[in-house]
Amino acid sequence: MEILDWLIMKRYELLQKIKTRALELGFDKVGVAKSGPIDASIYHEWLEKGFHGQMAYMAKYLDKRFDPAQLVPGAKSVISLAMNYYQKTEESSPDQGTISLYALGDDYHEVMREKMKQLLTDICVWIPDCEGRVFVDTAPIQDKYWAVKAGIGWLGKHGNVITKEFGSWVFLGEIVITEELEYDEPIPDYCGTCRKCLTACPTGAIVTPHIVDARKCISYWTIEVNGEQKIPETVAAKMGNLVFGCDICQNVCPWNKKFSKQTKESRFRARPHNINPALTDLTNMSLETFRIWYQKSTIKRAKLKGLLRNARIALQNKTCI
Ligand code: B12
Ligand code: SF4
Ligand code: SF4
Repeated sequence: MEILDWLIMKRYELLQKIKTRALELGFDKVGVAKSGPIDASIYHEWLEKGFHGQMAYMAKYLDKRFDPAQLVPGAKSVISLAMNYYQKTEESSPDQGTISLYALGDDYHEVMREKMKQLLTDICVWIPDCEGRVFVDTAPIQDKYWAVKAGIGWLGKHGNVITKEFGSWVFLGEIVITEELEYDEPIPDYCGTCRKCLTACPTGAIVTPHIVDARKCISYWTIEVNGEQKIPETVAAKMGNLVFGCDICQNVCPWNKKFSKQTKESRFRARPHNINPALTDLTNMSLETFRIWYQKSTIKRAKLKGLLRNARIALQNKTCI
């Protein structure tokens, strides 16, 4: 056997081993892309237009964000991992708030990081001189770009990566390693002529297909902006009963309607108090209850002040119906 054939076979075997182990660990999809600098023009335009709003961290460490080798010296491969978090929930009544699906259970950062670290440990046993690092919103890296390049899914017009198997209800993360592997190919874009998400967004935040102006997005205001700040009337009036995050553009997507599957990760299952909480329970919440209910939950990010502000708006919206 020629040395090159042998190398390809070795890389292919490694790739299969990594994929098998990732699925065993509980990931739902895995793909691998060749590492390298990425075309940042779309991102720069997004920043220049101010679409990141007050998320100042999005404008930092740009050299690192666009080249994994700046994060892991000698980076050769980006392993993109996805976990399905969908679960069916009951519709809320007018007295209740809605928390978006991704925040119903335990914080995905912790769940994914644990599994990714285990996978990296295994990879380092199989490839002793390999180095690597795991990323799940822990450093500046473009999750969606790498997921698309590694064939996990395509970038939906709503700005989230859609998989053929689970729709867009997947979290994304990456392991960057210094070993070369065989690589996956991107899959086609299956949005076609559909524009349902753009039409459904109540605030017009999807300004053009794939691009979200965070300053208009309910998810941004209810999660990212601290509770001291008032949510602009144009957004608040459209929030309905959304108290943390927003799933409107994903709920209307035909791929999500057809291919959603119940998550198999028990830690993503909804905590009972997160399923349609009574708005008055939320507006009366004490710091102590907040701390107990939202330990190891992404809802911590809004802090009590943020959640109270959001719930008061939801209550106000209810009385305006
Ligand atoms: C900032 C941010 C936000 C912002 C901006 C959202 C956005 N769409 O960009 C706000 C606060 C609004 C937000 C909201 C949400 N978010 Co968010 N967010 C992020 C974060 C931290 C960065 C995204 C980013 O850089 N945006 C800026 C744009 C310009 O970058 P980009 O879309 O990645 O674009 C790159 C490429 O995709 C490519 N590209 C862009 N457009 C196009 C078009 C074409 C045709 C092509 C080929 C390529 C291309 O070019 C860029 C190169 O850099 C990521 C985590 C991460 N580190 O990636 C999570 C992330 C995108 N969020 C996530 C989630 C779950 C959400 C929410 C659903 C939460 C909720 N329920 O409320 C909403 C969805 C709102 C929406 N419609 O997008 C998930 C999405 C998972 C998925 N399946 O894609 C991520 C990946 C977190 C994770 N680790 O899983 N989020
Ligand atoms: S998350 Fe809500 S507000 Fe943001 S783009 Fe989607 S539908 Fe619009
Ligand atoms: S609603 Fe339609 S356009 Fe929007 S992401 Fe889904 S398939 Fe694409």
